[in-house]
Amino acid sequence: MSTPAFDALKIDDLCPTPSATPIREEFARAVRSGLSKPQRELPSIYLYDEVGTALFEAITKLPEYGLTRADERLLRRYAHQILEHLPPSLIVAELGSGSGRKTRWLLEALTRRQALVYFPIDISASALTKCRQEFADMGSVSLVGLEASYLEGLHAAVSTRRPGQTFLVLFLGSTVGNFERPAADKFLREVRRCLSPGDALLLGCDLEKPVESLFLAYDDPLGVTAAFNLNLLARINRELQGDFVLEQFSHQIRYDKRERRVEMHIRSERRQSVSIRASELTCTFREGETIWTEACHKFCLEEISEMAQHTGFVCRAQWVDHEWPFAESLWIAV
Ligand code: AVJ
Repeated sequence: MSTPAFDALKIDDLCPTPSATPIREEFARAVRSGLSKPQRELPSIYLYDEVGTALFEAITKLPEYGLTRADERLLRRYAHQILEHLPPSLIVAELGSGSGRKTRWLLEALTRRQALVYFPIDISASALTKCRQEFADMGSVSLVGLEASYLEGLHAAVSTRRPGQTFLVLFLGSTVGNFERPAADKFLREVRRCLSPGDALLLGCDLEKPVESLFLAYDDPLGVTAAFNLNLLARINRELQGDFVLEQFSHQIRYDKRERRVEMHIRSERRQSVSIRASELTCTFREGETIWTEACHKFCLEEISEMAQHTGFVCRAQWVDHEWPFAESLWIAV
């Protein structure tokens, strides 16, 4: 099967609703409100511009960061087992496609059963471009890139549903760990509202592990994660006319035992003022004050199946990597 739909669609091509605010204005506003909070924070989605995406790709290759390799190992080993739980005529939609490397194992197994429509959904156009390159050689995959937020994109994808089709939504790489737990429940409930009974969600979650290995994974000796984190300030300088002096900030990792999450912060090494023109903001940092840039929650197996029940799914099966504790969970919408 082939369709002329190989180019990324802007979301408005599929759902002609009033279009979202331009991304830069939204970024400027998010920076303004995040940096005005008592614990300053910046939304982690903004870590992934072109530079950030390349640095994250490098992180996934570091020996200390086992998460992505574990995710990929599971998909490679168990793709067929996973698909055995699902009916024929699957349409695949992926939330946050990244480069598409891990997904390849699943799609290859699937195209042995059927020609396939695959909707990668990502707010990053460059991620979609990479993804399209990754699958260019797979003739039986019709790729329709959706440059949109997860829920907007998913709405658009399911709006193409024809009778008898089942959707499989992929949410891999423990991206769900970026949400605080109540927000994750809320988000997953919204995913469920896009779906019909019998549709499936394959959820990749990083599991709890010794804190020492987490510190190494998120504060690697080569400094790639530090660069990934500080790039957010560089991005604000580039896109919002900020004047952060990067040398005066540093990467900091914390582990919150109660919340069971790694927190990534940027620490001001001295008292200093920064202005960000496009956000119409000047702020003064105390020495040692931090900007919280990302939360990476860690899970246990039981809570993942409980989460399914809270959000309108049932957890049908789980596959676990023991080298780097990580789980793929297959949820079915009830
Ligand atoms: C892409 C959100 C899964 O939580 O480990 C890696 C991001 N941040 N190193 C993670 C990340 C710092 C990553 N996720």
